Amino acid sequence: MRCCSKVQPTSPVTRKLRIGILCHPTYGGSGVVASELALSLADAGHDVHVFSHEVPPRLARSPGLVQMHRAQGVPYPLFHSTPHDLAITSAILDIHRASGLDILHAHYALPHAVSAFLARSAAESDRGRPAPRIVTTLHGTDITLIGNDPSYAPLTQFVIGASDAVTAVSHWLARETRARFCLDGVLPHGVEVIHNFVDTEWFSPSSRREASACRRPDGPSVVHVSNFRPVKRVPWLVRAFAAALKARAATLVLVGDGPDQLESRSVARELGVADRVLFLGERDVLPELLAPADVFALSSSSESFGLSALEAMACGTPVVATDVGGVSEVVEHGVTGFLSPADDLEGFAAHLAALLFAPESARRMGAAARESAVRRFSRAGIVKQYEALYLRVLGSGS
Ligand code: GMT
Repeated sequence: MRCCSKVQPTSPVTRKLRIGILCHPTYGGSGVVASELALSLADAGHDVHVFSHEVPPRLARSPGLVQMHRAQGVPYPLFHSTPHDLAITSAILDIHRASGLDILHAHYALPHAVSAFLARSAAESDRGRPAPRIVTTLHGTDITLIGNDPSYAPLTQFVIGASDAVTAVSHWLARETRARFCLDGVLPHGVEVIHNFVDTEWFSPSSRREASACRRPDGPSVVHVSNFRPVKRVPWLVRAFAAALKARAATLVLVGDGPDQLESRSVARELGVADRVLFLGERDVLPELLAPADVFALSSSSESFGLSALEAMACGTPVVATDVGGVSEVVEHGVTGFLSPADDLEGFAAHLAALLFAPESARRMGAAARESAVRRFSRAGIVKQYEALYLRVLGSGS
C-alpha cells in the first residue's frame, strides 16, 4: 500500500467538475483552507458549492462565485443540540438531485466525512445520477484529539476507510493517521499528502506599506494569530515573550480569541508586561497585521501544519515556533525562522530576542520565508494537486 505520497498534478485540467465542499465555518485553518480552495476551484471554472452551518469568514470576505448552502437545521425539543451534520447531508442531497455533484470534499473528518458518507449512500440508492465520490482531508485534531477519542474513534476509522481518497495536510499527520487507525487494505493510495497553500498575492510583504497603524513606534513587535485553544499555549507564549524582553521595549500582538484569552491576560499582568501585550480579538485584515511585524510566534503543543505561520512567511515575516507535528515541514530552522522543543521556554525566548533585537537577521530570514512560501506553497500548484486527485477518483485522471 502506498502511503504519504505526493499527488502528481495533471495539466491542463479540462473537465468542469461539480464540487461540494464541507467545512467548519471558523477562523481556524481548516475553514480557511476549504474556503480558499472553493474560491480557487470556482476561479478555475468549476461549479463549486460550500456546505456549512454558517458562512466561513474567509469565504464571506470574497466576491468569488461559490454557492453557499447555510445548512442550519431546525431546533427541536427532543434534540439536545441542532444536528447540523444531518442538515448538511440533506442540503447535499437536495443539490445532487437537482443538478448533480461529482465530488464531495470533506474538510476535517468529523462530522463532515460522516455527512458526505450518508449523502453518497443515499445518492447510490436513488439509482438516478451517479453518486458523488468522497475526498476527505484530515487537518489535525480530527485525528490527534477528537477523532481519536474512544467516543468517536470507531466512526472516524470507518469514514476514513469509506472515503474514495484521503489526504492529510502534512507528512507528519499522514504518519499519525496510520499509527492511530488501521487502514490496511482500505485505501488503495493510502493517506496522501497535499500541503496547505497561501494566496501569495494577498499575503505579501507589500501589505507592510498599508499598515503603518499596526506598529508601535517604540520598538519591534511579535505577532501571534490563533483561536486561543489550550493546544496553542498562548499563556506560555506570554511567558516566553516576557523572558525575551530583559528590560528592552517590544510588543506582543495577539490576534484571535478563545478559551485561554483571560488566562493570557492574567499572565501578562502577573509578569508586569500587560502594557506590552495587545489583545486585538478576531480580525479579517491578517496581511496588514502580519507584514509589519518583525516576528511571528507559534507556541503550540501540537500542530499538524501551522497555516498561520505560512501566511506570516508569505508576508515576509520570519517565524519562531515550537518544533511539533508538521511545523518543520513549513518552517526551516535557521533559514526561514527558528524551531525549539515544546518544553524549552528559555530557548523559545532566546529565538524571539534573536529576531526582535537584530533587525538585519529578521530581514534576511523574512526574505527567505517569503521565497519559501512562494516556491513551495503557492495556491496554483496545490490547487492543481486537488484537481488531479478529483479526476483520479472519478476515474478520468492519472
Ligand atoms: O485541527 C484543528 O485543531 C483545527 C484546525 C483548524 O480548523 O484550524 O487546525 C488544523 O488545521 C490547520 C489547517 O490545515 C492546520 O494549519 C493546523 O496546524 C491544524 N491544527 C492543529 O493541528 C492543532
